[in-house]
Amino acid sequence: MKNPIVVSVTGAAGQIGYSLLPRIASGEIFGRDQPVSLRLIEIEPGMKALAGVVMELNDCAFPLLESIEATSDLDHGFDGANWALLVGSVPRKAGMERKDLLGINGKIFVGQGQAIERSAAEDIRVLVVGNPCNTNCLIAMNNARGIPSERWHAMTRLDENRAKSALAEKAGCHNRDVTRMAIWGNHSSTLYPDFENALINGEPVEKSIPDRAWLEGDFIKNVQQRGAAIIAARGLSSAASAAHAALETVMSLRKTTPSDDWHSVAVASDGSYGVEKGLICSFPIRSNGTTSEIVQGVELSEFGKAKFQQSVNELLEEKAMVSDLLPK
Ligand code: NAX
Repeated sequence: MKNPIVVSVTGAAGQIGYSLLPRIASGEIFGRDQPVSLRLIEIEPGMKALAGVVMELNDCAFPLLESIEATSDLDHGFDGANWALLVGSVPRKAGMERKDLLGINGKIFVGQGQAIERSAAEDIRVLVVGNPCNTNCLIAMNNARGIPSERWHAMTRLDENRAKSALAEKAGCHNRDVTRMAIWGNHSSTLYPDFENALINGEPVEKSIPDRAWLEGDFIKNVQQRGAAIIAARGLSSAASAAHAALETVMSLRKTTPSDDWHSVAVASDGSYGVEKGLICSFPIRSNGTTSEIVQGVELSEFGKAKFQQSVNELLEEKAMVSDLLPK
């Protein structure tokens, strides 16, 4: 038997946690021969519900689940972690401005970044899901400068999957026929789903969908606002699809990306495509299993560049709003 991989999950008693944890414990993410130790982190008011989640995980009798720790202590929760999935955050409430939300969640990610740096394993890799995920990730990374910046990620895979599904539906093809679907920018209503570089059955999207007005209009708008549509229909935000996207993000980062494809993740910019160095921005990414890189040389049209810039500008604004949480 291999040594267990240690996976810490914050917000573990929440909706996404409930969908995600059984899939981690079953071996779906880290491999069917890889034991897993879970470290589940909640705030005090969530600990009772978390106890119920732990009971259910135990009741699944997963052969690969080595141990479960449930805690509200960050150093205990991130102790020895090889992967940290930062899902927990405070939702936006009525009357709350974006700046207020950034401030409240930002403080949480200061403490989590510091605890990860103190307590996690040397090879720690982090995926931030809790919103606003790009800027939360920026804050955590800047409060853990001992950890290389390429280990920090924020999730835009759900947006990629939403875009793929929308294109496949319109083209009358299967989701698997859509490749190279990159999300550029922020995980927010400014994100840019790049239909100009995506392919359907290896050909430009416009060959299957010769409807530029739809691609520039409803397609982009629907991907940007899909989260709100789900809240309107379900009365709750996306959870199963978000958990699935988190699972796929980690799996994609842990394997070699096929040479004719890429996947979307927000990573610390290295200055590519003119994006300020260190900003956590979504790009097309290729991985080799341990490290990943921003795909170079993807051509954006004037239309695509303008959309991407709008989203980058929003990221810069968010960064300015939390500047007091970023150590100089
Ligand atoms: P829930 O409200 O169901 O669960 C959140 C959990 O986090 C709660 O149990 C809460 O007690 C816990 N929590 C709050 N502050 C915490 C802290 N400081 N430490 C540990 N736990 C803490 O939300 P859920 O539906 O699970 O969504 C979680 C986050 O994912 C939200 O911020 C949501 O906006 C974000 N999402 C991000 C997506 C993405 O694509 N990046 C898509 C789905 C989702 O909207």
